[in-house]
Amino acid sequence: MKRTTDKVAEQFETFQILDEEGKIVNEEAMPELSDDELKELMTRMVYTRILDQRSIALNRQGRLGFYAPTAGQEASQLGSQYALEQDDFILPGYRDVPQLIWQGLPLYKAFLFSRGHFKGNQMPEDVNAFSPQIIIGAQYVQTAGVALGLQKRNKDAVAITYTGDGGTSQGDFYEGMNFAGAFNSPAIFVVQNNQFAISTPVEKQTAADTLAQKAVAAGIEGIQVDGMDVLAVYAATKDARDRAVNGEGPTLIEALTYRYGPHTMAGDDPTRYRTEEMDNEWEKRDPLVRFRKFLEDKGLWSEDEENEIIEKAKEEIKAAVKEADNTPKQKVTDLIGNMYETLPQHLEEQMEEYKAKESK
Ligand SMILES: Cc1ncc(C[n+]2csc(CCOP(=O)(O)OP(=O)(O)O)c2C)c(N)n1
Ligand SMILES: [Mg+2]
Repeated sequence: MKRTTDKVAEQFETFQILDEEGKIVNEEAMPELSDDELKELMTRMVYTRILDQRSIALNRQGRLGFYAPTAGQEASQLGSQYALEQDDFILPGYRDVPQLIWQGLPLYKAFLFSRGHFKGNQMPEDVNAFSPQIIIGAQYVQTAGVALGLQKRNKDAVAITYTGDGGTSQGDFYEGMNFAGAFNSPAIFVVQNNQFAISTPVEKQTAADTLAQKAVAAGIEGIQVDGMDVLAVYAATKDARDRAVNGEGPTLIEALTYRYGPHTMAGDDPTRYRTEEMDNEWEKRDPLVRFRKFLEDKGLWSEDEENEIIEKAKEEIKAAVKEADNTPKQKVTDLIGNMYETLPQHLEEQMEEYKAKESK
């Protein structure tokens, strides 16, 4: 009897365009991006790294609530978002706030989300996105539904969702991909494989050699990309998007990446499950370092330019924190009022009760 598993894994070689030294290793896959667009990608990664550092500091000062660090994952997050159009729908996980920000969520709203304020979950009119999902994998099922809706309305748009390596063990992960595959819907399923689900290493998550090959059983396209290579992530997502709006169905993208920080700011200590060697190994693949080298070689980047972006990011973050601070505090009546268009009887009673309390 032939073993099929080896053959399956063989088909999922890691797709890379830019190596760790910032050299192009796959010229024919190089996406068509202008110099300005290339610089914009770097600008966003630099900005987002600063936002991550500031968010961690603000959390430690007690000025932010829930926060899941993003450093290390910039190429996976921003390379994929950059391939989207404004009409596309994003269904993020809790670590995917940067994609929302670059799709148009104002920064102060991202801070309000972190603080559990309802306004942080209210997307601007032109941002098609759900709130970051906390339930692991649930966004995959929702994405199948959103993609089917776009398809039925004949929209030239896709639904894109993100989960982690741990998310691929959830039933919802398979259900979402299978449903979208069966209906040939315009969905893109991204797995940011950052090697750990809190402290559980990916080797313990599955017997499969790659997560990308999980597309096979759903009958959809699957690709494993170097998730520290912003050009590879962009190209893979762009290709998936083009095929999806062309009626060629969904794609699963596994992006190999790493989170430098803790799982969240709620007390996780990565030194208990990761070695310094492993951290160093991944930091050598850093998405900013290699893309900076690439741009410098093309004469498109300088330290001064980068410092300007850093200063701008710090200023804007400061202003956004102020705006979040100035937003009126959430009241219990806000919470009740935001759940239904028409309140059921029991909540109407509670609404009256809290209105009376809040007016005292
Ligand atoms: C259904 C469900 N089960 C368990 C949890 C608790 N939980 C929160 S994060 C997490 C790990 C997820 O890891 P992964 O999917 O790799 O994403 P990462 O945090 O690495 O980005 C778990 C188990 C949850 N939020 N939802
Ligand atoms: Mg993970």
